[in-house]
Amino acid sequence: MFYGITIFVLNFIQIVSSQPSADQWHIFEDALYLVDNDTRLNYDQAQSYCQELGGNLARIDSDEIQSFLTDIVSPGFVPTRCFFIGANDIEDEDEFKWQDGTQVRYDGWSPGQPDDTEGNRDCACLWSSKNPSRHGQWDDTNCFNRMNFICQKRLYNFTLTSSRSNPGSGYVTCAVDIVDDNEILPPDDIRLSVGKTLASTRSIPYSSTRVIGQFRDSTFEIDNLEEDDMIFCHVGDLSRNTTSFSRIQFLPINFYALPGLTFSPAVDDIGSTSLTVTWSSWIPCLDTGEGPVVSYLVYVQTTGKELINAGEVDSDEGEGALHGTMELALTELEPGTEYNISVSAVREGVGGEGPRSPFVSVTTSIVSARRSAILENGILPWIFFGVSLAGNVLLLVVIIKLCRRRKKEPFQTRSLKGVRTTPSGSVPNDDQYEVPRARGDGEDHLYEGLRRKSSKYSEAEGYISMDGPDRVEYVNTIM
Ligand SMILES: [Ca+2]
Ligand SMILES: [Ca+2]
Repeated sequence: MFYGITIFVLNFIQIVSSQPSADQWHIFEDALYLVDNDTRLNYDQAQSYCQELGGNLARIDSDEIQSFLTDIVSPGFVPTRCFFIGANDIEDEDEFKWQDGTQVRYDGWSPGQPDDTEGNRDCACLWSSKNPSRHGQWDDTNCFNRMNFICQKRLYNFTLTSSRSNPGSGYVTCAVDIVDDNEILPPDDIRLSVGKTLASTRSIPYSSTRVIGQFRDSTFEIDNLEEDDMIFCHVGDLSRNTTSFSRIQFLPINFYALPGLTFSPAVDDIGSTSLTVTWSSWIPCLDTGEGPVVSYLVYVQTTGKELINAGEVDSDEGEGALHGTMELALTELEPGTEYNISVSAVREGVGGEGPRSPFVSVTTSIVSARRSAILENGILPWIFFGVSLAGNVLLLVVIIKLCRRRKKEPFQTRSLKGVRTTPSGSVPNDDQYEVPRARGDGEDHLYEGLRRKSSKYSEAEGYISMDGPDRVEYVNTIM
């Protein structure tokens, strides 16, 4: 036991960190093979090493593969040695299985093998030997022996598609097939990873997947994508080595420039709790960024408070449209308060909102809350109407009362003390002369049928007959 642990530790230390280059992999049919002549590992370590490269210890299930690998491990280049392959009978003696658990059916064994010498020969290897009876044949050996090995991994055809997107988001498609094989990859086998480095990626789940011919075609929507992020599509776990045939890197996503309004919005109809924001629609040649713009977002901010999204206005204008004016009515504002208002244009797609325009500052008018509420509720016109109606009714009542009073109140005839006769020499005939009747108080002399005429007498007033201008009566106004 102690010996086994010691060997394990030593072998662990001796794991070579250098990665095989692409030209060390040999393509045959639908797979790639790596014959590692330099690294010596025990069986489990060798399998882990191959997994790190995106594969497994080699699986040999045809004469063609057996022959191909025999050529690769030509003894002309290396001394006699046996290379670990993927078969083992660790679980059940003499029941050899491959790494995926399937039973070994192809017989590549050297004559007399496997012999399970000492009862602990459970891992298969492929001989490279100058002895023709051994060369290219399998043997069973101790799994703790440190030996060279052969890795194998699948070969895939990748077809990548990516389109321009708004900053921060990506929309990519990765289609994969297996070369020279009718097998279609399961959906979960095609994966996408995004990150600053190969070693620090995050996995992105596919948003949709379908089969087109022999291709598994998966699409991915990436959020929080940064400009210098690398995007990898890979089959199975992401292999961390510098070269891999099971993964491929997308070209950097080309982002759209988000649209921005050059000018600040304007404000109109400024009330105590409401106003109207107006702005010119986004125009490609005058404003910044790229369209098409699908909507606008209006932001409102009061001093010391956060910017609030006050509403969105859909744009039917789109790119290249003629100049148009957009507007949004803001309500429920505070009276007498300064507001900074800005508008942003939003282009189509996820994350399409552009930078906010310059601010316009406006202060709402000051009105009492009650009146404000009345104004907003539309009660004021009714109040005006009511007041007007009451005034008219009151006026009517006064007029009616005056009329009634005039009708009820007979002219009061009273004696006119001190009425003099007309001055001598101009006295009209007595029988034609009508004594005027006074009404009202003493100061208010009105006489029926007479109208006032200027008089040279200081203490009397003269009245001239409406019917006969020649008739004049003088009345002493001093009572
Ligand atoms: Ca055995
Ligand atoms: Ca043996």
